[in-house]
Amino acid sequence: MPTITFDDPAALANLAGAARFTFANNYTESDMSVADGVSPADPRLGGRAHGHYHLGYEHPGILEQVIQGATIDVTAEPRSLSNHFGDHIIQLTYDPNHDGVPDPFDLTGIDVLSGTLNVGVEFASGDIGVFNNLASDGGSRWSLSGGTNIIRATLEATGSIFTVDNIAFAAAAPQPPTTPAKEDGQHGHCGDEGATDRGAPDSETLMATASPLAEAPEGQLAPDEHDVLTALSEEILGAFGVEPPGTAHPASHDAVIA
Ligand SMILES: [Ca+2]
Ligand SMILES: [Ca+2]
Repeated sequence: MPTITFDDPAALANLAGAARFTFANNYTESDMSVADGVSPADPRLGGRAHGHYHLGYEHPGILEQVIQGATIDVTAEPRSLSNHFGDHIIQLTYDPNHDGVPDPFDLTGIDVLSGTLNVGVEFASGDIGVFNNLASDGGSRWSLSGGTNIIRATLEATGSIFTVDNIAFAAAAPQPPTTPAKEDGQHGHCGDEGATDRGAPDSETLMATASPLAEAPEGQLAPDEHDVLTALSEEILGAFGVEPPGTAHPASHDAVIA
C-alpha cells in the first residue's frame, strides 16, 4: 500500500529550490500530488489557498542550518507536511497514468503529528464526506475507513497549524459498471469519534479511529519555526517564485460549507 512520506529525494528534487526553506507546492510521491488549494474550485468546501504549504524538516535544527547557509543535501532530509495558515485547504489527487485526470483511490490512514484537521473526500460519484477533528493528542495514527473510491482528499485546517505525515492509500478496486441501488436505509450515518457524513444522502459511512504513534514524532514545524518562516516569507517566496501569502484568490476559495 503506497504511503506518502514527504521524504522521497527525487520528489523533493522536483520542487522549487528543493523546498529547502520548507515552502512547497505540488509535491508528488507515488503518483499522488499534494497541492495548495482545491482545483477545480468546489463551493461546497471552506478554506482557501495560500500559494504554498510547508514541508518541514523532521530532524531538529536542519532549517536553522539551512537559513544560516550551511551546505546540506536537503533532498535527503525527511519531511512532514504542515499548512501555512489556519484557513488553509490542501488537496490530494492521484494520477498514476499521468493523463491529467484524477483516478480513484482509497484513503486509509494518516499520522497527525501536531494540531487538528478535518480530512474531506470526494467520491467518484461526486458526493463528498469528511473525517472530522483528527487530533494529534501528542502524535496519533488515524485509521480511516469508508474513504474508498474517491477522486480527491482535502486536508482542511481548523483555525491553526497542523502537521501530518505518512498518508496511506491504495488504488481503488475496479468498480462495477453500474451502481446498484442501496437498500439498507442507513444513509447519512455518522461513524465513531471523529467521523461524520458531510455529503449527499448516498455518501458512504466514514469512520476514523486513532491510536498513539509508536514513537513520539521526532520533528515537526514548531510554532516558533513557523514564525521564523513567516518573517522570511517575502524574500523566500520571491526567490522561489512562490505566490506570497495574502494574494487574492478566486472568490470560490472563500466559500463556506452550505
Ligand atoms: Ca516524513
Ligand atoms: Ca489519470
